[in-house]
Amino acid sequence: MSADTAKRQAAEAALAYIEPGEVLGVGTGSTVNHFIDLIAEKRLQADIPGAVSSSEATTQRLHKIGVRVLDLNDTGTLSIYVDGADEANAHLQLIKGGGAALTREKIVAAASRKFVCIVDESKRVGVLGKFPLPVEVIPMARSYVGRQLTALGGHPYLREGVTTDNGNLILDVRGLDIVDPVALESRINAIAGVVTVGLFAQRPADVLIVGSPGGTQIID
Ligand code: ABF
Repeated sequence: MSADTAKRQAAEAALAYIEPGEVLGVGTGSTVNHFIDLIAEKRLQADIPGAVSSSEATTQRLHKIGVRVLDLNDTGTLSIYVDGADEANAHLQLIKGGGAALTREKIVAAASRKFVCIVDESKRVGVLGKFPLPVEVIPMARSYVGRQLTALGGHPYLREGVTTDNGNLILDVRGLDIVDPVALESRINAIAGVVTVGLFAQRPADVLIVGSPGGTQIID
């Protein structure tokens, strides 16, 4: 089974978490794109009065299938948030941000009662950190934040040619062995100039749906 088929399998299982009549939080990335496309394929739009999007890319995709995109300031707390991840450990702590949408993803995840994370099995790891940790930074602070991340033992690289939906830059940090994700998330959050770090550990996923050749696994 290809990774893409496994992603679609996980996305299909996430449809069951949609609560008819409730506003939905929607993440970003290719796995989430399968989720959005499946909402259209299964004609579930009528169950979804609106969605809060985590990126311009997702907003466009939702508009294409006829789902209204709403402002989080108007919706209040959401029932569920569906999103992908770059890595997930056994505690459902995640690395996210490969799609450069980590800031809005983290906001919508925080504002949702249940975060359903959809991945293919290649995203599951014992220890987070093999995937370079994305850090969204204010442009003027790029070098300063880079130095602070180096002092933490990481090797930060500017993600060339990428400006986030919020007008910021991304540093991808290699070489971190993230044995205490909650502590590292707090430590990086405290660096002046950091907007968001792609560690979802203080607020991990509530449910992890893993697509694989052996079938779909649901961990919660
Ligand atoms: C997004 O999902 C990002 O946070 C993460 O990088 C991405 C995973 O990408 P994909 O679903 O395309 O594997 O939420």
